Amino acid sequence: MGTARAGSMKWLAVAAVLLVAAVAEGADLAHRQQAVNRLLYRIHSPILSKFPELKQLSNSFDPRGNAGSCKDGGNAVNHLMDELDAGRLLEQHHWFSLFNTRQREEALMLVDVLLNCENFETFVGKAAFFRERMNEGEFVYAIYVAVSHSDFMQDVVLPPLYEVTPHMFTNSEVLDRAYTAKMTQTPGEFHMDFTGSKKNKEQRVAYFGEDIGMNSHHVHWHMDFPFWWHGDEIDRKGELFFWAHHQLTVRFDAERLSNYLPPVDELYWDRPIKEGFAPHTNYKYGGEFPTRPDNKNFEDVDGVARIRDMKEMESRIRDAIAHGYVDKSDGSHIDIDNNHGIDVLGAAIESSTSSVNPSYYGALHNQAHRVLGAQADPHGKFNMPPGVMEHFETATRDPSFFRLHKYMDNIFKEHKDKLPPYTADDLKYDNVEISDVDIDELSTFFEDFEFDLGNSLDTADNVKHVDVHAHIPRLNHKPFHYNIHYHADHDDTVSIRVYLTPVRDENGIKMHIDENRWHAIMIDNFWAEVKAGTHNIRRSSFDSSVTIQDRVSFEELISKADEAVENNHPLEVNSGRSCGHPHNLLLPKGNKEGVEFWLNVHVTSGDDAARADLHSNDYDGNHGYCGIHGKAYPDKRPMGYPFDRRIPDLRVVKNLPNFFGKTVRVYHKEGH
Ligand SMILES: [Cu+2]
Repeated sequence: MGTARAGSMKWLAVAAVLLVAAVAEGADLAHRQQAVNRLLYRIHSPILSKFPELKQLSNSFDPRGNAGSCKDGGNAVNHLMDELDAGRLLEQHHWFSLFNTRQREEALMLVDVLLNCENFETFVGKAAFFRERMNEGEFVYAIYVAVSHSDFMQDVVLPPLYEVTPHMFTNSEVLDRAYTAKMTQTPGEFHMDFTGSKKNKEQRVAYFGEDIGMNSHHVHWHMDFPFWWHGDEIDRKGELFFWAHHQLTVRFDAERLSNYLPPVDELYWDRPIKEGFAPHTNYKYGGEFPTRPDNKNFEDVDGVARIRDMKEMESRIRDAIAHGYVDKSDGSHIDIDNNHGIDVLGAAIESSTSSVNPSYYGALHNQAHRVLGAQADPHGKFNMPPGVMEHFETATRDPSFFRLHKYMDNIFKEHKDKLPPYTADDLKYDNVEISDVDIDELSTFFEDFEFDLGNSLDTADNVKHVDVHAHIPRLNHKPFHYNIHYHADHDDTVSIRVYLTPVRDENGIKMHIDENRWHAIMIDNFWAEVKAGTHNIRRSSFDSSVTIQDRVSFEELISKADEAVENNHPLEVNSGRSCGHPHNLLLPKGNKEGVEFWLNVHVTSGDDAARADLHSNDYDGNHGYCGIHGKAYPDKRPMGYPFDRRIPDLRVVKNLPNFFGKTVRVYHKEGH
């Protein structure tokens, strides 16, 4: 009895220590979360006096005086301070574009300052100081990137960008109404329509290009994998650039199918840009986003690029593909007719700091974004601000985004099609035979999504807060499960890839596998354990590793962090990265009769995993299009495997026991 009691006392003591540790750790997270929330709160206004500590910190922090807390001995902060003291930094209340070279340099100076902080206290001090002294756009970008990459900020949740800078995610009609609401002190909920009218066929798929979750995914992808990155090498970054954007293009084409539109055609430098675009969007500061009429001929953009430079870059890259090697700047060659080639090409085309020869291959993708963005005012005659194509937040609204990416996707395809098709030996895995895959009914519908516009409004200490929200329709789907019925010879860990591929083209004609394989949409990629005998693997749509669930709203993040700090509780909030296709868009839109897709499941050996624990740890469950932060991409096979290479003969895959395909239909239900 005595021993049992002593034992339980001991256990209690251990539990108390654990609890204290947990509270300390949790409170710490709560403090960090609260600081990030407050730094980003009402970003266009000075720090409000309801945050006195932060305001005080901003006034009194001495950035040059903390060299000991900087990994680089204060070099980065001294550099930025020199620029600030000399009055060389971009003013506040001015637009910011990452593609603007000088503005990017300034934002990256702050990223550098923040990533060199040894601890959270210095991080917040510096952030508070520069929040009041740098351009707001540069500041927000730097905070987002620094939090995404800083070791001690990994568990902090970034507030949804569409609630921090709503101007970049909504339209001017809604914002005008929000201003009126503030002026008249009347709370409001505003329905937001997609830009344009039904006279424009492209309008039918605006729900995809303007989905705020998808735009958020896109901008976060480019923050997790910045083209300017100078830190440790990021695994397969060039290939991931190809893959994440390839999946955007094939998903967009799938949306077009159910809306009776042909697939997107690519961009041609010497033909007019067929679709114009009127963004109906205002910068917070800097006026309206420029409009481009239909059938605009390309013009050289002063200070950016000439159209003949663009063609030249394309031809050098296509030359490399034809030769099967790229030229490095020292004259040596790198072979690209292999699995690694796509990574080299992705880096060269974007181009990122991993490009093997930027002075020769240029920056086809980044320059094309700028050239397209400036077509409304290519010579700067009207002093127009950058176009929607010059921001990752807004780019996909413009139909020319998908034309541009189709154009680059076709260049990647040219390379992939040069590689030999996989043989049955490459694809097979003898241990598992899939007998069937059963799946619930697949159906899509439109629903309303609400987000907060409060941050778009100017505010001051003596002005009352007014609730303003936007309601926006978005595509969603009914949750579903599927079961993979299999027979295994022995226990093993396996790699599983699940794809949905359109069966017919826009004319209802069945496509050959070698044609539609390039349109395969990855809806899941995961690892599981198979047991000897006949069993099944059950998987829920919620578990998909290509999507992320809805972001926690800024309001909720604020109240949870404040409450946790006040009561000294651990902060409990759904963490996870912000990169990831939005879960509501996991399935492409169906139609009344059901759009036919080929559901394909391919099981291979667990040896394809880059880590041994993938069957038990899903690492935030969003690696499909975003990899795992700071680690190797989990699937060692080429992204898009096995559909990334030509399949001249369907029998090669059809006869594989570990490969299963069947036709399913995606329905769309109105008035859900
Ligand atoms: Cu992109």
